[in-house]
Amino acid sequence: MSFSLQAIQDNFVPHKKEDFIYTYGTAGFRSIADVLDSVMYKVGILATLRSKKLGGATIGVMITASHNPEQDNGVKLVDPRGEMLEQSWEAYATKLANSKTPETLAQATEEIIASQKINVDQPANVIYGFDTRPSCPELVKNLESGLQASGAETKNYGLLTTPMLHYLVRCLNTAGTSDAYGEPTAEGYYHKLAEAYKTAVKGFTRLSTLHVDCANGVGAPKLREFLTHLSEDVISVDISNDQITTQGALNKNCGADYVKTNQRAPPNVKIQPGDRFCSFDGDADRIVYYYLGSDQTFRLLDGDKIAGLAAMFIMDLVNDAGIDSLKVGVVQTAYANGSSTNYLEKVLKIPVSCVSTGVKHLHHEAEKYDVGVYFEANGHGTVLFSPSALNTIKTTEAKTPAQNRALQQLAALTELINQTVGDAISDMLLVETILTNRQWSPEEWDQAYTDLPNRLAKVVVADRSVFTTTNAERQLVSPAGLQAEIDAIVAKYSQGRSFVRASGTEDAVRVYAEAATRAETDELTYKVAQAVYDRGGGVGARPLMS
Ligand code: G16
Repeated sequence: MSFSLQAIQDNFVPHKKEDFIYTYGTAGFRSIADVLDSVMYKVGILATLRSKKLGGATIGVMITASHNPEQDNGVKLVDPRGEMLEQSWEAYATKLANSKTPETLAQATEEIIASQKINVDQPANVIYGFDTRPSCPELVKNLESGLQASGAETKNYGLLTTPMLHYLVRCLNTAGTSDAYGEPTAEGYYHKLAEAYKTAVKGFTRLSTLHVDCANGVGAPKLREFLTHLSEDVISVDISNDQITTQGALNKNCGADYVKTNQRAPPNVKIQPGDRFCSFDGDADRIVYYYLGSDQTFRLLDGDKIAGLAAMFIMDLVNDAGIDSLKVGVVQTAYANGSSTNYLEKVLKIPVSCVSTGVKHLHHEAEKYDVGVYFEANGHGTVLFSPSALNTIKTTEAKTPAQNRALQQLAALTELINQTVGDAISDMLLVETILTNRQWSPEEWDQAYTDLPNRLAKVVVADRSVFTTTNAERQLVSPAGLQAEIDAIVAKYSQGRSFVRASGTEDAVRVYAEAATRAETDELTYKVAQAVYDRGGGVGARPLMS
């Protein structure tokens, strides 16, 4: 198939809403699905160009809006090693998406070819997948049209979790090399994780049943398929919220974002003392755990708690294996609870970096460590092992049985943990591995540190793009004067911290606050949210103390 600017113009998909401005946000393009058909066409063209630029390496395209409501949709590109699209290309994506005529699209395409010195005669390979949203089939057609017009070889992998697509991209690009990541099929993915899990829990008593809320999303059928690879005596899982064909059910009063934001279990999940629960999000790339404390209160074990658990376990294994020259580090965002950072730095004595929101930022920072644990508080995250760490784990000769066991466990973790992106199924298995190895209840895991009371709120404003930040999103640059106002409010609360930033996936400004007590936290959140509303052009009702 050849590249043709004429074909790109001839098949142009017009914009449904002339004045809509598209931006490649925290995780690609995301908005109400109705306005995304033209974007899908352009993303097809961009994926082709990206593959041609990289000599025909396979690029991935995932159609999903993850945690957003069902009427939204979105699309993101996956680079050859399974990581998010290189950031310098996001501006090209935005330029193409906002080209409103066949001529301006052809011109924008030519500009990318010229500035990136792309040889359009190179081959292009693109694979794609999608989640359970009703808008996906129509959007897939538009994507296919863009891929075809720009001359890519393609493969449709159908219904997938986002992390499975990332896995497939890496497998296809490393096939036949010494770095081969795995079999590029869903079966290959399940097999790799299942075998690693069996090794990691071998010899330990199986834990009680884990209850998994799948957000009525793609995680439900995929988790079921995965579980056919493990017998009941290895893991016992009870799946709820698996209604993927019920209209309006996706992420509605369930899923990781609901649980994290509302700090409560989904209303239809009957949470019993002594049981262990977790929730995926709509495309199964996030996970949070929770349980009922002995005092009958809801307890959340979010991304920060998972990072702490993983870092603690890996540090212990690295020490037991006698390879403590490996540098283990943790990457967080401003949303990390102050107590978690304190635990990592003061108790575990692990270096911690803070970066902007978005897996793309955390992933690259984590690559700077031999073993980089990265998690957002909302449950997005994974652990990256550098090539030299993998080599050390593989080649170190054990001198004692204990050292041998630790090396085997580390080797199993490198297979179990998705190295391309945060993955709810893989992260679930990581947590289950650690709890099984320690024979811990969630309560015992929770004892590492006590979270400061915290709250997340959303404020809808006329134009969220006026909210710009610095210092890993911890301080506002604009609207002018608002940061000083927030600082003055925060100063009145013990252990108070609050920051404000525009969401890159929803049309809202997010407000985060934490303080010494629940009452102080709620009041602080409310006061900051009101300041945002008043100075930032709030729309609709003024925030009320809930
Ligand atoms: C996406 C990103 C995450 C980010 C989240 C919220 O998650 O992949 O890294 O934390 O959006 O971002 P924002 O605060 O900018 O809206 P998901 O699960 O929706 O793909």
